[in-house]
Amino acid sequence: MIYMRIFTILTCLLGGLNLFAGDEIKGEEIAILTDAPNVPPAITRTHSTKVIVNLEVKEVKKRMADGVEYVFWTYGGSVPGKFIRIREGDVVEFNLHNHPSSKVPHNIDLHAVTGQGGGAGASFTAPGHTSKFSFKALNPGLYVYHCATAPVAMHISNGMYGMIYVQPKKDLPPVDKEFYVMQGDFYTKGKNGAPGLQSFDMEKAIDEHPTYIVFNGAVGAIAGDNSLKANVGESVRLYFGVGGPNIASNFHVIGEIFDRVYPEGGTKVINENVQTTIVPPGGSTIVEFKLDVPATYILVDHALTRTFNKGSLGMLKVEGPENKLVYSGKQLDEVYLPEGSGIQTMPDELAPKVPVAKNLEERIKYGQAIYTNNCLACHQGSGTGIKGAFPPLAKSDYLNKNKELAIATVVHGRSGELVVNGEKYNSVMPAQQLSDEEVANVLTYVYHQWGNSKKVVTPAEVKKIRAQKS
Ligand code: HEC
Ligand SMILES: [Cu+2]
Repeated sequence: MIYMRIFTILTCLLGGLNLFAGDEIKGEEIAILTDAPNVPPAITRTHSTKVIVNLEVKEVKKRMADGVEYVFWTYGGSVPGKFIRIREGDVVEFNLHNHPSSKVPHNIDLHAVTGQGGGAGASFTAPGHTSKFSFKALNPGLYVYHCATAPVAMHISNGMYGMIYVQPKKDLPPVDKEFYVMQGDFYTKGKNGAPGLQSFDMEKAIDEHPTYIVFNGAVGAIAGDNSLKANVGESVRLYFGVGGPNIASNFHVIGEIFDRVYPEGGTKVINENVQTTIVPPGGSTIVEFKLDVPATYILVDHALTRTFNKGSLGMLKVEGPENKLVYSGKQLDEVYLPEGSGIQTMPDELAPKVPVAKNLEERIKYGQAIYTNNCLACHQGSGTGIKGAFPPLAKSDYLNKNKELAIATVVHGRSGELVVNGEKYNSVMPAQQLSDEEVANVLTYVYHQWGNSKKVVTPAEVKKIRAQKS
């Protein structure tokens, strides 16, 4: 029995030793740091090492939106800060340099650090100074880092955040393209779009009313000419994080489906086939998808006023051969006629009871009201129509030539090619739900307006035309 115990203890000890053997720190290297949307190359070594990170804090004036500037506080000169990639088990020597031109001290809290403040206290650095501390990367995953100098929310909303990826010992499967995107909320004294150099608005920040919500530090930072780019057939991995300070992202890519999601930047695929994934401030996610067809895929916070009014819109432009089976593109654009709307006769019982016009004057007067309610929306108040869409009734050669055609148009509706005053139309005029009396009124009104031929249409004529076609 006692021998069994000793044996167990020995095995445990040996097992523990083995674990450390695998974690032995061999050599050292200087970390490659990248600006968004770029990600440093995957680490291929299979042992742990000492990684030296040199990160410089700089306060810089940059573009927030067209015509709008802001003094961003940055890790490395841009928002988000430099992407740091290390490997699980590495020991990191972290050097935080605060540029002499900085106005205030800064520090860094890396969520990948196990220890007091994530490094915040140890890295507190006055302008023109460097702080050094070190940590061992115990947990793999995608971690946000940010400044934790008071007032913390202000330092973060000035752009002081980035991400560090602790690559698992057993790395994620390789992909063709990796991108780095972070969302952040900004609070400026002026309204969204107010031009010039904008300053930070603490009150808006406390109320959590951001003026801008953007990807990678500016409106359009990854759109238009700066779009992310990839090709059909490639697989893509996005390292997506939220710096905040306050607003979570409902991260979605319009036109794509996340094949795999590592929620909260953890190391497990917890879900597959995901449309939108939520990412909290100070949190991250890794999403992967394969590109099947060419398109401009739109990265958004699906709380869409943020996207369309505050800036959280990015683009992934994908080129390559079409696959019409996966996505056809527009195959048809034709007029939609719900059953019976094209050609319909007026059921007697539905015929509105209108006063019968006793003379031409009354007919025109009643007709004007019908015109306003039934025709004006398309043919316009002065009968001019809208070029290319609705033909004119004013001085219309089609109308003035012949009463029968005009009546038929109103009672039966009309579609297909039509030339009015030399202009081509090819659209649909829905059959009007009007009684014989009303059609007589409205057409007589139209014929007496806008220089038309002053023809008079009677209910009997309408009745005759209505009967010709059912
Ligand atoms: C929904 C829009 C719409 C409404 C409402 C509408 N029309 Fe039209 N109308 C059209 C279109 C479109 C055409 C051309 C159809 C085509 O391309 O074949 C047209 C054609 C006509 C024409 C023959 C072409 C011309 O310019 O002379 C007459 C006459 C006419 N409409 C009268 C009327 C009258 C009277 C009313 C109201 C009782 C009315 N329309 C209501 C859309 C409309
Ligand atoms: Cu700071």
